[in-house]
Amino acid sequence: MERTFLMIKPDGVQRGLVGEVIRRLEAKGFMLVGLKLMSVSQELAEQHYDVHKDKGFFKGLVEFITSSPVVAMVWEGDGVVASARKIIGATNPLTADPGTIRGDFGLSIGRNLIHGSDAVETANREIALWFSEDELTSWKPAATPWLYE
Ligand code: IDP
Ligand code: MG
Repeated sequence: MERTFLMIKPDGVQRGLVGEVIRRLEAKGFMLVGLKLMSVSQELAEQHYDVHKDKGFFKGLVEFITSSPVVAMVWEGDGVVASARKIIGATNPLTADPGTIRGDFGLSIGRNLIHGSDAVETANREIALWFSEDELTSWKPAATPWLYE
């Protein structure tokens, strides 16, 4: 089954939106298989955003992600990578559609509340970066037959 890595950024945690974010993914029917509140080290932040290391916003982004705790999560389900990106919404909250997390709760690109892996390969890399194997739990929700034909 497909898995994705989601991270509620410091602004989402500070603004008390952890429950709201989890509620939306749970209500959709996705399955939570890993969850932790944590402070992010400089090294982990730089590795996570490695693809953006040459961008002008990189330094500020790393400073922001390490400034206050985040909630790191792994979610599982058919098509969860692309679907979670839709639930999260466009990178810029001002242009993100209403009904998405960023569209409903955000105002600026540097405070867009949540990260979601952009492809299956990226998800696998990010899950391995943020979680050890024993922090992930495989389980079968009782609702599975009511979610999948
Ligand atoms: P994504 O989070 O929607 O995948 P990316 O382009 O991968 O967007 O950028 C990673 C993160 O870097 C964004 O979520 C945002 O927090 C930050 N970011 C991207 N572009 C800018 C920018 O132009 N200014 C400030 N921060 C940016
Ligand atoms: Mg990205």
